Parts: sequence; structure tokens; C-alpha cells
Amino acid sequence: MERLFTTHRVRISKEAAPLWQLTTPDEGGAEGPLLVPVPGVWESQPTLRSYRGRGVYETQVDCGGNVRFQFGGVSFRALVRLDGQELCRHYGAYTAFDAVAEALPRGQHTLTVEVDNRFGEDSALHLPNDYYAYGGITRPVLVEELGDAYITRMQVAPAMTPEGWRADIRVWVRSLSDAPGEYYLRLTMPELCEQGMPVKLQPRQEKMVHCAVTCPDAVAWQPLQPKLYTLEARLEKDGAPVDDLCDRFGFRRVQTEGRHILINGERVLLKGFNRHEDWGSFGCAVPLSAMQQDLAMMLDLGCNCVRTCHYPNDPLFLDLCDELGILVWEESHARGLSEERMRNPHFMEQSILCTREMVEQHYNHPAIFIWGCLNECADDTPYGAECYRTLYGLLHELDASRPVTAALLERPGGLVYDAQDVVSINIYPQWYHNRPISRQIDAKRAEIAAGGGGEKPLIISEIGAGAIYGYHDPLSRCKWTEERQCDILREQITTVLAEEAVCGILLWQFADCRVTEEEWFDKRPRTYNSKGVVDEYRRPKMSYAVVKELFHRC
Ligand code: ADA
Repeated sequence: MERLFTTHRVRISKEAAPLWQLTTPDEGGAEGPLLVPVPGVWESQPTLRSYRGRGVYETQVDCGGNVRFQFGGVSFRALVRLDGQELCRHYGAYTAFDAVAEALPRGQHTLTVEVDNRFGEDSALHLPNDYYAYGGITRPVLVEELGDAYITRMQVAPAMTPEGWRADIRVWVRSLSDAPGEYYLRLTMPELCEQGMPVKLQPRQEKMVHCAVTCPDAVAWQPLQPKLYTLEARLEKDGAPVDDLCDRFGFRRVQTEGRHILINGERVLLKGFNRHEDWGSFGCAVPLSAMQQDLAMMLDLGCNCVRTCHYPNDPLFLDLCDELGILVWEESHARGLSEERMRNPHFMEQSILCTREMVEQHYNHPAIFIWGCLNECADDTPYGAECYRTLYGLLHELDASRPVTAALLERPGGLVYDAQDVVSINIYPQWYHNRPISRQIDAKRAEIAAGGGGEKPLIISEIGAGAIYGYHDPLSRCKWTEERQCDILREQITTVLAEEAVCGILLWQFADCRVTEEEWFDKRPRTYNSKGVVDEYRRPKMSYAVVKELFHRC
């Protein structure tokens, strides 16, 4: 399933077959072809649990005419072929991409996707890390039949005016024809209003159409009290429908005011978790029911916020957050890159691509209240700081309505506090060091103030401690026991929530996640980052009850 709602009533849009043939030609691959589910990761297959290499997926599609193939996510390099001819390539596991094959004869066609999850110099963002770079077609594949023009995407920007809510609507329409065409674009927002306008397209032109509508009766999307609306865009020619696209949005405004974050004018205290897209043997291809369970648990724990560390998430997860009123910090892909790694010649181009795709694809989700980038990279060197400034600038250019931030390292020397709208820091007192928590926050605040970020909202974007599920020692309470994790989390949460200057705490992390053996096995027992309050199968550790008690208290 691609989304939680119907996206097309006119366009013929089908999911590709649920089972594809997979061959794994590199060392450690399976003997012969396997029949595997799409979406899925190949690590779910018993013989491919640790396979790193190429995987060639193949299926048959029955279609004809102008056909759009949309890939929700392929981890993490994709080379797509149709009937043996290259259709497109894509780098990056966590955003969608598409390609249109024109004038296909109607009938069976062979769709092949060569997936590659090997690390290498050409990959600046996917590298050995404290989470796993899975292999596979991990999100749905859509096969869509188009006419001679289609709607590529749309953006709804809500704005609060003295007359009430206004929606600024932008719709991109693309011609697939060699002749000019005259169309009519009909925009319907059920319960609110209807608008329409003629659109003239030159041959092969992509055009953005803009209009603004006032919606005095619109009800705001609020945290934990969500109200969602639908925008249906329909393209017509000579009175007949040619194409359509439906998306959901909400009316809500995000502002920063001094040290506070305001949602629809009201201060919000963020309480939540960092969550990797990773679930036991499903890897990053998390099924809807498991996503829903994660969010149900987070609500049970008293959360109002989740951070999609360290990359854009599945739109289905964002849809659920929209429906539940859970605020989302979504960030583009990057974790812990040194200056040397940021100097990889592909780094900027791949970061810009991922950032652009994230914002363009997820813009309409009201749950997303802030954009992030470059978790714990080299913000303390002039070159690294320049990269931060470039990505902050790009995020602002792509979306002027949301603040930007980045989760920065605990170490001193940050050079970008002035450049972000919200300052966020990751701290691990009592786990990686024993400096008292409030002293740590005070020292960091002084440094942030000296760097020009003193009057901005401050989020503790990561804090936490490890525990191996089922490992107990109530007497020694040594590190890795569930008891010690409780002790540390209790002190961390209580201290942070008592800090007036802090407007949010995001615990590291919701669930244990797999890490790469390369570079990480010695720091991570079981090759898992075990700082979850639930393990990778969502079995609660003792700390679950501690967080629940403390989060419900405020
Ligand atoms: C960092 C990082 C996380 C994780 C965490 C930890 O803050 O952002 O991805 O590695 O540390 O567990 O140490």
C-alpha cells in the first residue's frame, strides 16, 4: 500500500506484482533465483541475512501507452530497465523516484531493477554506520497509465490571515505531447471550496499553476487533535478528464518566538523519540501494522513527537502521523560524517538531491513541523559549517513555512548555531560520560549563546542509554542492564524537563536497530544499537514504564 487514502480516481494506477524474482550474483548471494516480496528487504531471506552486493529484481507488467513507473524507495542504488532498455537510475534509499516510458505497445513488459547496497566511494551518505543499509525494493512500486499530460505534484501551503486560513496551492502539470495543448485544471477541496483555471501547455512543457483560496471555515490541524483536508486536482481536455492527483493537507502554522516553538500560536513542549525505520527481520521495509503499533506505543508512552532519524521516512508512516496528530521532525539523510567524508566529491550533490526530494515529496504532511539535516556532522570546521549553511538555505528556499534545524554533537566548537531556526543538540550524560546533566546543558547553552543561537528554541534531540532486552542485574545495575537504563533515563528526563530553556526532548531511541558490522561491531553488542525502550521486536524493556510515568507527568 502506497498511501492511506485514494490518490487517483482518473489515472490508472496499480501496484506492481507482490512477488518478484530476485537473483543475487555477488559473493555470499543465494544459489539460484528466489521469489521475494516487494516491498521488502533481501535480509529477510534466510540465506541473505548479511548479503551486501547486487540484487537483480525482475517482474512482468501489463501496460501500454505512456506509462509512469514510480518507486517509493530502493535501497540504495537503483538501475531500472524496461524490456532490457535503461529507464532511469537513482541513488538514496529513502525518497521516491519515477520515470515515464512513452508509447509502449500494450501487453507484457519486463521490468528489471538492479539494486546495489555495496558501500563505495560513489556513495557519500550510505556507508558503514550506526544503523543498517539494507538491500531491496523497500517501498511500493506503482505502474500508472497516463494520457498526453499529467499532474506531477502539488503543494498546499496553509497561511493564517486576518480573514482566516488561506491555502496557497501550486500544481505542476507536464505535457507528454509534441503538440501544444489546452487544458482545464479543476481543484476541489471537499467541505471547503472549488476552483478552476485554463492551462496552456507548450509541447513537452512542465508548468506550475498557482492560486490562493481563503477558507474561513477551515478547522486547524492541531497536535493530537488533527483535522485533515483533501485537495483533488483534475486535469481536463475538451470537458473529459485526462489525469488527476489527490493529496491530504492540514491548516497549521509553525513559528518560533524567542525560545519557544509555536503551533497555531500555542507553545508546544515536544516529548518523543528518535525512531529508525527498522523492525526485526523486516528491516527498513516496515509493514503498516508495525508502523501503527510503533505510533500506538508512542502515544501510550505520552509522546507528541517523533524524529525520523536520520533520513526521510515512508509516506505511509507520515500519513499515520498526520492522522494521529503526532508532530514529526523529518530530516534528510546523513549521520556522523567527518569533514573528510563531507569532502567526498559526491556528498553535496547527493545531500542536495535527498533534501530536495524529501521536501518536494513530503511538503503537504501537516505533521511535519520542522526540517532537519546533517545529524552530527562536522559543524565545527569552516568547510563543514559551509555545508550546513548551504542545506539550511536550500531547505528555506524549498519551504519558507517550516523552521530548520540539525541535531549537533555534544562536543564544543559548533559554528552554525546562528544559522538554524531551532538549535538542537544530542547529549549522552551518564552513558558516554559522567558530567552532571544540568552542568552539561548549562555549558552547552553558554556556547550556543556565544555562537549566536542563545535566543532560539533549544531541543535536546537525543539523550538515552543502552540496555540489552532481558539482561537484568538489580544489584550491580551495571551498564547494559535494563535496571541501569531505567536509572539513567529517569535522571536524564527529569533534569531536562525541569530546564526552562529547553522546549523539547527526543529520547534515543524508540526501538533497538541493527547496525553495520563494518566499523561498529565492537561498540554495539549483538550488532544492534540497543538504546531502545523496546527491542527490535517491540518487546518493552523496563524503561518503557519509566518513560511512560515521566512523560505523562508533564
Ligand atoms: C548519536 C547519533 C545516533 C546514535 C547515537 C548513539 O547521537 O546521532 O545515530 O549513533 O549517537 O547511540 O550513540
